[in-house]
Amino acid sequence: MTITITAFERSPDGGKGLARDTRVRWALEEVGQPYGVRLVSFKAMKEPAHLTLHPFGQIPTYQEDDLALFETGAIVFHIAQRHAGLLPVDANARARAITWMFAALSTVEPPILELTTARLLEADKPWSAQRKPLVEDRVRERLGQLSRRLGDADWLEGPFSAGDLMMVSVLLRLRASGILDEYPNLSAYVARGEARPAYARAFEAQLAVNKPPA
Ligand code: GTB
Repeated sequence: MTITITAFERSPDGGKGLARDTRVRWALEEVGQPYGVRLVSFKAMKEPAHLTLHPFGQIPTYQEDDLALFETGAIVFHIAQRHAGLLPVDANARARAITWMFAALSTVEPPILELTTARLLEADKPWSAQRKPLVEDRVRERLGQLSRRLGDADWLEGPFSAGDLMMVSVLLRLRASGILDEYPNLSAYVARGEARPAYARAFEAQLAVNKPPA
């Protein structure tokens, strides 16, 4: 089995690991699957060859022999279904871990993305000062709920799972805002994710591509 993913030729974050190929790399590292990476430019992402792999002209994509996937949720789920290590064997525990993957992507990530837009793309708008606190409070509402559910557990549902991989990946986007620090148990949860050897390998691999020249 040969696995190839796509990633930014040069990520705008300069190697902070925030582009979504990092979560796919992390999943592959957790299950011990080797993979290759094809780097694509912003221009190439919008050209027909890439659009056949990704209809929205984005990264990452995932190719495994004659299977081609896009969307990190689907890709990480596929990896977790195919290989042991990211989803429990017990059917109910597995369903709960999968629920956390969906919660990360469809309930927690959207307000975080809105905040990223507010901070990076809307800061110069005349209405930004009024809108940003509203967006921040939407993020805080979700983080408060998540923080209460996590409590003092290490992971969201028993042992580390694809649900945690996705949730930590989503929460990492918040670090620059400082809001994550308001929730010590969530900060510690993210730090536990980053401390996993598989995450460290994924991070280093994307950094090797994106590190600004010394
Ligand atoms: N829902 C899709 C998924 O989960 O796979 C979203 C994929 C996506 O947003 N891809 C982004 C992309 O290709 C890269 S990850 N963007 C180019 C485009 O749309 O033209 C998002 C991202 C980009 C940059 C940073 N950064 O620099 O910090 C962080 C995250």
